[in-house]
Amino acid sequence: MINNTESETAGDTAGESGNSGPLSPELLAKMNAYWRAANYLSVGQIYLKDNPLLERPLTLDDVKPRLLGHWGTTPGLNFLYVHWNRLIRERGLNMLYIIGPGHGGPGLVANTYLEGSYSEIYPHIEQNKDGIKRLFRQFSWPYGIPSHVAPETPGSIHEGGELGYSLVHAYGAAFDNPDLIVACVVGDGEAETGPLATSWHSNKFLNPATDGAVLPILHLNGYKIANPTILARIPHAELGNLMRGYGYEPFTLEGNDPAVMHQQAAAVFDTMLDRIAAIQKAAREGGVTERPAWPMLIMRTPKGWTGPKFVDGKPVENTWRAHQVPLSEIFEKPEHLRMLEEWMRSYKPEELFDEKGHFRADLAEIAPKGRLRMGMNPHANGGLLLQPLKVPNFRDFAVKIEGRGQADVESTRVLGRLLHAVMQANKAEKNFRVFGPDETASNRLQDVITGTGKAWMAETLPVDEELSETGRVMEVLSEHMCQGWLEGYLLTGRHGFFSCYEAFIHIIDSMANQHAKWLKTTREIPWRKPIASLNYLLSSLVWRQDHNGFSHQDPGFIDHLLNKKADVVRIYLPPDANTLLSVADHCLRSRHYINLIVAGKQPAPQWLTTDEAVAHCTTGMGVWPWASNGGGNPEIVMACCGDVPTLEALAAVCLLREKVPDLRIRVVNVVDLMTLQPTSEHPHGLPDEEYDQIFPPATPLVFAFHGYPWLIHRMTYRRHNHDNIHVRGYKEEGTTTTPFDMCVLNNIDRFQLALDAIHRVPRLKSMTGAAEQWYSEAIQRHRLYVAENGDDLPEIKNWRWPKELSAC
Ligand SMILES: Cc1ncc(C[n+]2csc(CCOP(=O)(O)OP(=O)(O)O)c2C)c(N)n1
Ligand SMILES: [Mg+2]
Repeated sequence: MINNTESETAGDTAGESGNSGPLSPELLAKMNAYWRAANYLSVGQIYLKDNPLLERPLTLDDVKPRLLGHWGTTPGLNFLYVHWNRLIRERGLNMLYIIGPGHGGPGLVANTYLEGSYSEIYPHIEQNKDGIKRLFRQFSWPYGIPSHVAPETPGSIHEGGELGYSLVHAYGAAFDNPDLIVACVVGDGEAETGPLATSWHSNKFLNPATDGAVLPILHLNGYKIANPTILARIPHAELGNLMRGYGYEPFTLEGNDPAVMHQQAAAVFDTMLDRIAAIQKAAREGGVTERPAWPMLIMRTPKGWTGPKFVDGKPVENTWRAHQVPLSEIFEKPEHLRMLEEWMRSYKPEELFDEKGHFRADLAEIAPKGRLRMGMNPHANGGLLLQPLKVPNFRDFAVKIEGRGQADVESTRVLGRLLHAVMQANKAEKNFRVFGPDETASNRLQDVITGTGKAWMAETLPVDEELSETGRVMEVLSEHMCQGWLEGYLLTGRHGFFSCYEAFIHIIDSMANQHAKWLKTTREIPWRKPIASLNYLLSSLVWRQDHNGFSHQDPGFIDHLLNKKADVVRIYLPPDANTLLSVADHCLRSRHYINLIVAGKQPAPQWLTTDEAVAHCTTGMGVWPWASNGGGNPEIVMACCGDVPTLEALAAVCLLREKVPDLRIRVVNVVDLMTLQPTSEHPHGLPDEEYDQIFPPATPLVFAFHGYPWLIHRMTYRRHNHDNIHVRGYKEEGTTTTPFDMCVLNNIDRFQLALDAIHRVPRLKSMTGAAEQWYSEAIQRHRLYVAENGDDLPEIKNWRWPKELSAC
């Protein structure tokens, strides 16, 4: 009946009666009735706004005007829920249920309603007829609830609207949660996505001794929206081998006779959970350290199981036609209304609910109680479990500034030391992990690895370094997995940090979108508690691609995040190590944001003392008086944001001082990008009066920006003086060339910035011709030298901020 061999399938070998198996006839009957109730409530949500218990014949007045939702996946999800309930009760499991095909939202709402958690969280959805009516009406209704397993759904950490991330979220939730079992349904269509395809490999990072278990269910209902799925149309043996190749022990459950299927499912889940228990015992008590073959289930059941078999002469159950609303022309075709009623009555609601609409007590009792209910599992509301991260004093890691700009430091290496200390400080709590796509060391954060190691359950060789079954640095060459693991980890109440090459973070643009939506929505749901922020460090930046060139250049993730709700997103571009430390300290302590930190890893000059860095980060932008010239009342403002632009802007200031010694120059550095926006647009936005004090109206402004220049225009278009802002940034010019040539190619170099300033100061009009000549010669000289010598001119490469101005 259950098997993990290649040839047999569950449905073939079990009897028709459903009598053989671990379930007593009474329990089987109750579980089936419970499942019918969940299916009934699911269909009701999709279709009805009245007559919730079908106390009278269905009429068009009972039906919602817009039929929105997804039936096809739902009965399978409901089937699993009722089985998880049995296992939770019998084994006292701490279980989280993650649903890849999140469009099966009605099923999760139905089940959390039946177990009582829904009404506890939403008291107006009472456990009676009125409650059921409201439950139905609110679904996919304007200002009601969404159709997916959304943040509003109790027990959910995974909306599932965008397919592909279920399994990686499940693993993220399981890390460092040794008592947790995460049951994860993977849609067979979802399984075709890139992120999901690679997520199976998460089992190479899960330690049975210290982590929880993930129980993957490949829901092989055969279809997507309009097509069969690949995995349903390859031979069963091939699919089994695929799963074995991923390192799992596949089990199979197949069929469509409910009674038979309940017995088979109960048997297969008992076996799988016994396997999990044995794996954990061997690792926890027997000292076994080998990577186990975790069980997984291939569940082959019909899409739209128990729904209409044929509609308008066409097969629906067990086809893609069951995906959304199987009977969609209720208002046009009277027979559709009749079929809907027949379908709903087939679940025998009168046997499930009493005349007041209470779910029958003998059925309700088979659900778990209290916090064991999946709708009430605190791991699904991670903020409830969140402990503050212990962040050691970042000042202990600060760079001592002997003179501004006089020595070079790799900023991210300094951050690595702080992260190492954070890792050590929270070792006992095991609630902090660092994630990266094979780039932690490349981004110069390697100190964080020391003393904890990199998680690894696969084979190791003598040549390997720092791989460890208990490692807390997670490295896998999949940005999707890093992002998904981290999200799962954060959503279940822990902390984390993700470092990535700047250009390739775009691979997870869409996942960041979804997480931002989750944060935005949960912020407005009172019972959802804030979780730790998702912290990104982007390094290997656009300006320094010595090894790689154009393919590795793209600062556009900043633009991407800027589109998100102001409540959710913070973007920082620290110009040196001490500001990076201060920013990181703030981000690690913050809640419910996406924090983006953009910082270079190359040796670079250091500008601010710790106290100055803290003050600078507190206001987010500010005048650097030591870099400015000529006191107040500037004739030109030279603004900069990002480490390389800051260097070029300061070098440009020196050139200007040489050319026009009496030029009154103000240098402004921006570390918190959001301060540029008006207060009305972002809570970090500087009030106009303060902004005008920094950027005096009518004073021309040359702005050297790390990213795409139009972003600065976009952020400041409502500010006074916007017409007077001239922005230089990355304009998609790149190749494998010298660091300074990269700036020249994009016209953000010091010569260009100095020329820009001269062009914009009215009193220097007379010298623009000579300045242009000077600029052309300088660039010409640079180009020739670089072409000839393969390196930057010594005076560029060795340039330093003048010693006489460097005192701090
Ligand atoms: C990344 C992504 N691409 C496309 C879609 C649109 N979509 C929604 S449901 C669906 C089919 C899903 O099929 P499957 O995973 O098999 O789920 P089920 O059959 O259980 O409904 C598609 C393509 C999506 N939600 N996410
Ligand atoms: Mg499917």
